[in-house]
Amino acid sequence: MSDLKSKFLEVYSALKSELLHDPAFEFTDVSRQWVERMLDYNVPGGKLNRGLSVIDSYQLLKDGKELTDEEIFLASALGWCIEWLQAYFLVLDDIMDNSQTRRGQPCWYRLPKVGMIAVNDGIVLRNHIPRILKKHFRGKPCYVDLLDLFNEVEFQTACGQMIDLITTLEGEKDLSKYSIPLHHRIVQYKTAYYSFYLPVACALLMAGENLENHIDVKNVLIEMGTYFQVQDDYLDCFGHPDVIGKIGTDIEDYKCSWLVVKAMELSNEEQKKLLHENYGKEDPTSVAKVKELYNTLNLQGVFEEYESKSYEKLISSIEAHPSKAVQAVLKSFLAKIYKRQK
Ligand code: GPP
Ligand code: MG
Ligand code: MG
Ligand code: MG
Repeated sequence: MSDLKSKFLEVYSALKSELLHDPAFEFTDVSRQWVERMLDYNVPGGKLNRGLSVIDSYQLLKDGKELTDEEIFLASALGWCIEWLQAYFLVLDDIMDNSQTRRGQPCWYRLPKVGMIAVNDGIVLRNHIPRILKKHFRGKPCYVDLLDLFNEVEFQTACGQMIDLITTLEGEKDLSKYSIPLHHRIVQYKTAYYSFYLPVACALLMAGENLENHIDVKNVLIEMGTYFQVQDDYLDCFGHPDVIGKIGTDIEDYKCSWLVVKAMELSNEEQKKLLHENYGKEDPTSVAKVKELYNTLNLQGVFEEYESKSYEKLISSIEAHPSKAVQAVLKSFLAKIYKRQK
């Protein structure tokens, strides 16, 4: 494991320990054990890309100058705030999407002892974020901006999640309304802000920057986040559950996935009829028919084409940026996700 990642994980233990001894709540052994188990199950088990990129980005913004231990700790704490946010979203998203597995294990709410307690656990995870910020950033010049940033991004994500969900409403099932602009709107809000803009924005605030001066960086990151969610939609169907750690549910859930939008664009009348009849159905035969159509339409090839086009477009947007340090931040982010398998 890289040195940076092991330092980052040490900060997780420190933050967890603070939260388990938060004086605002009189913990009993049982409640403390519950929170500890809930955190260990949901917070640190992912790829940690979002969290680690706060440190990477901060380092690059400091022109590669060696960071002090204090700076590494603070950048890591911000990184963990994003991982906490992600854990909160995923615990709830898995309930809403009726998912089975996440990160190679049953979704938290699927554990017999947990069930709908997971809803409250999501709220607890969410409430840990301002507590971490208060403990480590109160009194620093960036404190208010950090709080505001997390609030804004959470709001945008919840709105994105709302449109992701209401487009699938029973009784209004109409695939002809699924289009690239609708898909773009959903993924920009539900994924791009918190997964791509937030880590870099945290690093910028920590480096004393004003976010209003970095709208162009934000735009590139939103574009990158859109590409990332198209990959997520692709992997939901074509990824291997053992590799991506989750079993796809987009077809069953009638999601406005990039794949179904492309399928609708490329289908003839007969194929559209097949989609209308089988998309959004729970039974495995219907799901298999949809997947077979995706194969017939060569959506894997269409995706590969999209992937390389997006990459070229992103690289040229990045190279248009005047600052080499900012270019480096954005390129390192892109390198982490280009052609990802998980
Ligand atoms: C990813 O969508 C979006 C989120 C995890 C945001 C959830 C937001 C909330 C306010 C709960 P997804 O359902 O495609 O992700 P996955 O494929 O990982 O389930
Ligand atoms: Mg989901
Ligand atoms: Mg979802
Ligand atoms: Mg998905």
